[in-house]
Amino acid sequence: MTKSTPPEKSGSDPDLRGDYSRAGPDYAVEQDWGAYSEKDHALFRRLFERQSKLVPRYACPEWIEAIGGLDAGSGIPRFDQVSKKLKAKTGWEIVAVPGLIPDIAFFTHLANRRFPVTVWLRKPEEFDYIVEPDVFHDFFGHVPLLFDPVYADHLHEYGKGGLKAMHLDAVKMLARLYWYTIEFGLVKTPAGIRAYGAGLISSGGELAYCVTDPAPKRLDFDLEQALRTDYLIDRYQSTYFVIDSFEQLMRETAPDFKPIYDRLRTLPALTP
Ligand code: HBI
Ligand code: FE
Repeated sequence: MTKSTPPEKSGSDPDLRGDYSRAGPDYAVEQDWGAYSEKDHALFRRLFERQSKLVPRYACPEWIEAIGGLDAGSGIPRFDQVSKKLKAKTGWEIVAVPGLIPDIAFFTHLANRRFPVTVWLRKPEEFDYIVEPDVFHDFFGHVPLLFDPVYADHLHEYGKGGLKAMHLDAVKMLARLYWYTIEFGLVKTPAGIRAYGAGLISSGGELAYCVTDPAPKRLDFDLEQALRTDYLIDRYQSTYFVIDSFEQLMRETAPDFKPIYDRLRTLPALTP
């Protein structure tokens, strides 16, 4: 998910709904698990149950394998408990955040194998659609794949690349890569195309759409094309990029991006 203007730490940004007043300089907050209401847990369970019917058919095997060990079906999970398991498996941790955070804070967390997870849950009337990431999107969509060693290493590299891109004034291009992979990526499997992007896996409608609907384009992943292609934030994607494997993603994003940024900067963006 992206937002180019950094939130005000005072919480005075009217566009962002989290409480930033207690955030540290790295935007970390306490999860305060005891403060969730029974209604919050029930809504999380309903979201979980709806998606659970879809993921066996549409999500990638790595995600499916990991969610089983997370015991997340009974309500909003305790981040510290999941962090322990995650740390043991791939060295990643969850860090609780009030919502969207500035790029530099976001990339710094990733570059240190910490994944920022929003603490608040959407309202019942946002069951089907929410603009900003909430705890359901962040946890259900992103966290399971951090148990996959190759994906985990890739996201770590992405974080370091993000800090580099800030110096090179190339965050906009790099954010497109994130969008078309980490948020809305598809992957080839022996059983067919499956979703691994968190925006897809946490979506009630787009998860089936991205795999089966004839309308969208499903292009073989191409790094430069992804870096150049604008994206739609308020409707289903019209273009998806399909990777062969997380190894491919790791390999093709390994080169130094600076010469690529320099070249692509002179070319027009592509429409999705
Ligand atoms: N903050 N909490 C949070 N989650 C994100 O996905 C996020 C963010 N800040 C910045 C950001 N994403 C994007 O600008 C990057 O993905 C490029
Ligand atoms: Fe996300």
